[in-house]
Amino acid sequence: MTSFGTIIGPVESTRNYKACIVAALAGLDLATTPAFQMGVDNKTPEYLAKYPAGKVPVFEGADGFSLTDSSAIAYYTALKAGSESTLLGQTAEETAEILQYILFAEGDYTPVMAGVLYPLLGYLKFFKPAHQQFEEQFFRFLDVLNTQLINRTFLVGERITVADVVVACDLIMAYKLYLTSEDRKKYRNLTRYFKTIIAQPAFKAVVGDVVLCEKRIELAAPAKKEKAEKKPAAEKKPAAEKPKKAEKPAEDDDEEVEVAAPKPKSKLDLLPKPNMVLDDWKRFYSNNETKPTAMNWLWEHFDAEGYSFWKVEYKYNDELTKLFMTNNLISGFFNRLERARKYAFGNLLTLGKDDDNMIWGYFIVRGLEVPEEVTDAADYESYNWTAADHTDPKTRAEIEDCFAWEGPSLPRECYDGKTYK
Ligand SMILES: N[C@@H](CCC(=O)N[C@@H](CS)C(=O)NCC(=O)O)C(=O)O
Repeated sequence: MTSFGTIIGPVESTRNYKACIVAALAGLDLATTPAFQMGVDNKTPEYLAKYPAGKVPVFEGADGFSLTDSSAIAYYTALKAGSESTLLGQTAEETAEILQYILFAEGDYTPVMAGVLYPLLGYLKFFKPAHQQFEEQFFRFLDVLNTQLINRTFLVGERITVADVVVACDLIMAYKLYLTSEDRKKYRNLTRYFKTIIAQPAFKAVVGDVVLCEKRIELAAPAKKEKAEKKPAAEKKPAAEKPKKAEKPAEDDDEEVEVAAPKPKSKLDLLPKPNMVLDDWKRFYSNNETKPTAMNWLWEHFDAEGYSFWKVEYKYNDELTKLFMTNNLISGFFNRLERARKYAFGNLLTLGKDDDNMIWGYFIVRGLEVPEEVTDAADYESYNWTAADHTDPKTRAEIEDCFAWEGPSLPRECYDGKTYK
């Protein structure tokens, strides 16, 4: 499938998710930019010349058409699905209602949600009275949605639409960081609805599992105050005179939560130097026929003390439906494996047919255990990772066929696959 365009921006962002989910629902191929660097790639002179606001995401069509604003991109993606699609409703009234919910989510709910969460995340200055006002409005908006959803599965009509995708994506941060089990009981209909939407295979394929909040995030103690306390009282200056780090405006949402945490140094960098350099293998694999050339190289150079092989199988094959959605699920998993890029290589294949398929494959990882760079990925738990003995002829044949995406040892016919490299 050729992609009709590319959504440019950090892959793991609630704004990026919207169009990707719509594309997955519509069976359209929308390319993404997994290597995108927030604050760097959207601030280059070329980017700013095209998109002066310097915001993400933006869309660039294969035909040269470009667009900004996540919900507009999601809407356009749904239009690309054609007139048969119900993603934009089935009547003029439904389409208008979809627009109503998108505007509510973007224009009313999101700024208020940001007013509640961003000060707690350190993106904005915290003012208690303002925060209280935002919180009141925030809960009022949740109430509105909760009431509208009393008797509804979806916001508009009887099927999932772009309104559900946009609203559910905009709710992710609140459900991850703020709405405790008490709140979830209070907003029962909204929570039932949110859980329904995030359980859709297209949603899961793009977003992975959304882990619901256990404890609300709280205001972090301002770094400045701690510093001041260490100084003798006479040296203290009035609070207003010092610039605060936390005053820096937000550049991002979800992804900044992760960026803010200090990056752990990988234990894998402390292992003895291996005899095979993984990047050499990746390069050789990309530039040569897999069977026999690349595989012969691998068997000749593989360092069994520095690396291990793992068979990777999806645990919930019986829930898989359309082949393209299964393949999207693999893409989503690989996007969330970003931290492991330096330490792993693998192929996961979509095998079988529509409504009867499976995900199966093999990985090479640095070290003799599955490293935390892999186990940290949100959907790691959805896969069984079994140590594989590459000296066993049967396993070796499976690895070869897996990396070549064809061959007699594949458990089923190969529809498509993804290479993690
Ligand atoms: N309404 C826009 C908002 C886009 C937006 O604010 N994006 C943030 C990241 S979540 C951004 O690009 N911030 C960088 C900046 O403002 O320089 C959309 O939904 O796409």
